[in-house]
Amino acid sequence: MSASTLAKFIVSSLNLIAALSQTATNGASLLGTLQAPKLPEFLTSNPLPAGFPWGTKTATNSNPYTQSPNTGVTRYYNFNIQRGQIAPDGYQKNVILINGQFPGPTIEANWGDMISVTVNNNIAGPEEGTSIHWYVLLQTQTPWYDGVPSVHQCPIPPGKSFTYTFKADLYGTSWYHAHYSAQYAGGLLGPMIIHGPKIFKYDVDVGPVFLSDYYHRDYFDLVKQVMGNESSPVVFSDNNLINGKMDFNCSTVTDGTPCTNNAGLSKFNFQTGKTHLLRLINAGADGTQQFSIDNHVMTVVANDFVPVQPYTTKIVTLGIGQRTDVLVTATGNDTTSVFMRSNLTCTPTNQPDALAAIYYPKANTNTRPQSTAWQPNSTYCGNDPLAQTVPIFPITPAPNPAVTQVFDMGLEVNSTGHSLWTMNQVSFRGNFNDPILLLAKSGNTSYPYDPEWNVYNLGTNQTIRFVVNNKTPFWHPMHIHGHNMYILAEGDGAWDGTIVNPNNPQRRDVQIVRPNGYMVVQIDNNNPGVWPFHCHIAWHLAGGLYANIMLRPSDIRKMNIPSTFSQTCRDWADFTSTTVVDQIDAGT
Ligand SMILES: *[C@@H]1O[C@H](CO)[C@@H](O)[C@H](O)[C@H]1NC(C)=O
Ligand SMILES: *[C@@H]1O[C@H](CO)[C@@H](O)[C@H](O)[C@H]1NC(C)=O
Ligand SMILES: *[C@@H]1O[C@H](CO)[C@@H](O)[C@H](O)[C@H]1NC(C)=O
Ligand SMILES: *[C@@H]1O[C@H](CO)[C@@H](O)[C@H](O)[C@H]1NC(C)=O
Ligand SMILES: *[C@@H]1O[C@H](CO)[C@@H](O)[C@H](O)[C@H]1NC(C)=O
Ligand SMILES: *[C@@H]1O[C@H](CO)[C@@H](O)[C@H](O)[C@H]1NC(C)=O
Ligand SMILES: *[C@@H]1O[C@H](CO)[C@@H](O)[C@H](O)[C@H]1NC(C)=O
Ligand SMILES: *[C@@H]1O[C@H](CO)[C@@H](O)[C@H](O)[C@H]1NC(C)=O
Ligand SMILES: [Cu+2]
Repeated sequence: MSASTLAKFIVSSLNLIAALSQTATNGASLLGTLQAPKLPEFLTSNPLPAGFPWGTKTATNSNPYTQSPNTGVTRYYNFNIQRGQIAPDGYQKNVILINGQFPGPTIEANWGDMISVTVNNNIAGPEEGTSIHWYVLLQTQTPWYDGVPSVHQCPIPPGKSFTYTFKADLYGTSWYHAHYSAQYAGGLLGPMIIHGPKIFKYDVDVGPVFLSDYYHRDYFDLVKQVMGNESSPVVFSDNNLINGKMDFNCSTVTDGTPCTNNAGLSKFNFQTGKTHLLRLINAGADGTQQFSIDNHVMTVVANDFVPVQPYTTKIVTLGIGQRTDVLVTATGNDTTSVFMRSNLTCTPTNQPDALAAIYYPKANTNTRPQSTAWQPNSTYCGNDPLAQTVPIFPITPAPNPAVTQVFDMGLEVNSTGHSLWTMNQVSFRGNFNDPILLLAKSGNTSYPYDPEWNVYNLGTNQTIRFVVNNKTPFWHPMHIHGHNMYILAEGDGAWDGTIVNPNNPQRRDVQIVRPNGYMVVQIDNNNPGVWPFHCHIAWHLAGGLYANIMLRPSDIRKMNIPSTFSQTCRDWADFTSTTVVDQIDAGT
């Protein structure tokens, strides 16, 4: 079905009220309903020095990377991870849920709090390991809690629990997701919001707007296709969701799977004349999203965890993992209702268009909006120009880095017809039983028999530049853990040495690299650990488009890694001594 037929189908539908209950579509989650709580400016359950949990620190008087506050408060969460069956878009599907919710619970904390999440792996029938990545807090002094199996920890075995404790050291909009194989495409993900200094005035925090491409097939089945040599390795998404909801045309289902038309769209309220903060998050597996609101203009105020000088736009582009905070003034009247849209672009999909409804106070919330979309002026699917995105807190990166590391991204088909994604000719494959950070802690920083671990030990070099050359005809959202990268340049072809905004370049933790293009980024070496640097497209990551950046191993040796890590590795070894883990992909 074409996008425009789908739109007509939805608008002309007689079934104005969602055909399925919230429980049937999203389990115990309230996201996407008018009952979803609006977010507070900050959590008030702790002392408020100078009126704020973070005292007198502001976005402009404190370096976000070195001067985060310590509130002395810990926010506790308990995650029970289990298989379940839901129908987010009407198509009934086996998924993995956190506390019965899809999307998973929203984690909230104040800047400077500690967050402690106990993850209980109750995945059974069949059993699977898991681990969760907290996207992307710096994990300074706690690099082991970054959550990547075979790098930071052994997977949490079925039937076991593991507690992550880390600092909310940056503030803004983010998410968390399973980092075990492509498990997050099976449902293991949720929003994470860190409240911090308010930089721009707004009246209502609408909360997370979670955008995700969606697959009806089981995630492991998709990984098998991607990693196999039997058919094309390209998988197509079936739908596109906003806060876990969208409709689907069930006539296209031919295999007898239960499916209901008009499952229901996500709904939001706008207050006439007020300014609303929307926290856009691309939490998909593959697709770049172009987000817009009919008849409304948006003001971008942050990209990833980095507040930026505001600029207005009608369309925001987000690669996988990217977040953008936008302010939207409700310029309609009391009865206005409009569509929020997110379109998959430059991405293999059978249904690219996600819709949600925004209702003003006196609009009938049981009818669909009738508004029409902004027409895009260009088909470009990269991020906004670097010249346009200027951080509020300026930092000038060192002009002459101590070391420049070149990465060539490649795609090759080996002699048995398997497609492999590579960073400098190496297709990453981790070993669940032997995490690299734990080896580094014991003083072992070289892995001559394991070149596929793709470790770059950059020692104590103060500043490190990466020149990334994309030798493939595909878009890739490149992501680093433990850092915000200075994005010095990006473009087509090869880098000519020019740096955009050299005194205060854009910083973020994901940047889209163009097909056959380049990206030049830089990091400061102030966070000892082993940090994944990878494409965030789940299918490319599965195929090995990944490198490990090892920083300051002599400092790693001095750190005290909690004993729960060796216990989890012993438990994982026990589990794998009786169960063969079918690791067909990179593993992370
Ligand atoms: C739904 O899909 C069927 C099968 O592809 C198609 O014939 C039909 O036109 C679609 N319905 C609408 C309203 O687009
Ligand atoms: C309110 O705005 C809608 C468009 O959103 C318009 O169709 C309608 O006529 C307006 N109503 C009034 C009373 O101005
Ligand atoms: C999104 O898709 C709709 C329906 O196909 C289209 O009208 C709209 O222009 C698209 N918006 C963007 C930003 O691409
Ligand atoms: C397209 O360009 C025109 C002219 O510059 C501008 O007014 C309009 O807002 C643009 N549309 C979008 C969707 O950005
Ligand atoms: C697929 O790979 C297997 C080995 O993994 C090989 O035996 C088989 O011949 C390959 N099939 C094709 C069509 O290349
Ligand atoms: C090709 O890659 C696949 C997936 O990594 C691997 O299983 C297979 O053994 C490789 N084939 C050869 C000939 O090395
Ligand atoms: C370091 O660890 C790797 C991977 O386990 C192993 O192959 C290598 O022998 C170890 N080196 C030393 C010196 O122990
Ligand atoms: C800097 O990095 C290079 C690898 O690019 C490494 O060989 C060298 O030892 C590092 N220097 C220091 C001082 O750690
Ligand atoms: Cu990629």
